[in-house]
Amino acid sequence: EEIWIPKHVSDLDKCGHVVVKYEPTEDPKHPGFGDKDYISRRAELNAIARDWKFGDSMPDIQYLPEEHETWRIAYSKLKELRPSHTCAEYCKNIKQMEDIGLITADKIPSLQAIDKYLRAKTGFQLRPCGGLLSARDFLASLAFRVFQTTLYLRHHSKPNHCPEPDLIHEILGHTPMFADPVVAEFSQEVGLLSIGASDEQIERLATLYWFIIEFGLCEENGKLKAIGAGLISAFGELQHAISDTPEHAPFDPYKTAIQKYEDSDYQPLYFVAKSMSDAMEKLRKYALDFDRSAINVYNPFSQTISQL
Ligand code: H2B
Ligand code: FE
Repeated sequence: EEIWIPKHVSDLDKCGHVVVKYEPTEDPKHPGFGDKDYISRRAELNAIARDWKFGDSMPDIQYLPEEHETWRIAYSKLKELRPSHTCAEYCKNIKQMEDIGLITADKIPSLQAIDKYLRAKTGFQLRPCGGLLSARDFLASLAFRVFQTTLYLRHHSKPNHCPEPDLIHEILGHTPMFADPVVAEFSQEVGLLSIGASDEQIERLATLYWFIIEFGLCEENGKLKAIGAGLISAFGELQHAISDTPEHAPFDPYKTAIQKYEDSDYQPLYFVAKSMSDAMEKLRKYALDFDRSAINVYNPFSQTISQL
């Protein structure tokens, strides 16, 4: 049967399907499990995401003092590891965001300001979402250079860890990387391949995305560094990933796309790209072999996708 596809960026209003997986209401291992105040705050913020429509500006949320505090703790800890553990693109882009006062330790950054910054840098824009999205919906938004961001924060008892995407992961892990032109291009190209793809193809693209944009490493002057947002925003796994404990294999889309991954614990295996540009080149070769009934082309002026 026909697979529905978003054609205009406003169609992403229909691409917000949440996968209920590691939520505090369902998962006893979630640090917020059983905390009524935390669960209701999360629901309140997710309701803002649910009601948001294309054309609205990013919500201006009054975060609570304890939420700013959780941000401060996570931010400060991660900053210590930054020079030794994260890639040059990340260091450069987050520093630029800090230099202009967009990202500071004392408070959660303004989502409106981050959105404006990304639009000017790479054309990426933000829209709010209510949790872990289906891979199809999440990847579709990347085709339009839209990043769907959660609004809630991790539980204050575990500032350095969260089993689901949260605002600290999105802002500290992803947004500096989406400010990089090659990361932006890579993400959009994976997104474009996902439009109209079969479930099995979506699974492969989600796996590729996972192993580069979430948990990817690269090699810089003989040392392993993180490119992936899931690592950059997680104090424990960031140290684990570049240590000798896990396995490391060279990034190769043909192998990476079919590798099983771990989503409830540290990865036993990470893929290492020579650089983001090298990963991009390899992705483009892989895309030529990707079985498609149409080629999806994005028009940035009308923000539409057409199929050739
Ligand atoms: N949803 C949200 N909200 N944030 C993500 O980073 C995310 C997602 N990543 N859904 C997706 C899944 C990714 O792991 C791949 C595409 O499945
Ligand atoms: Fe993520």
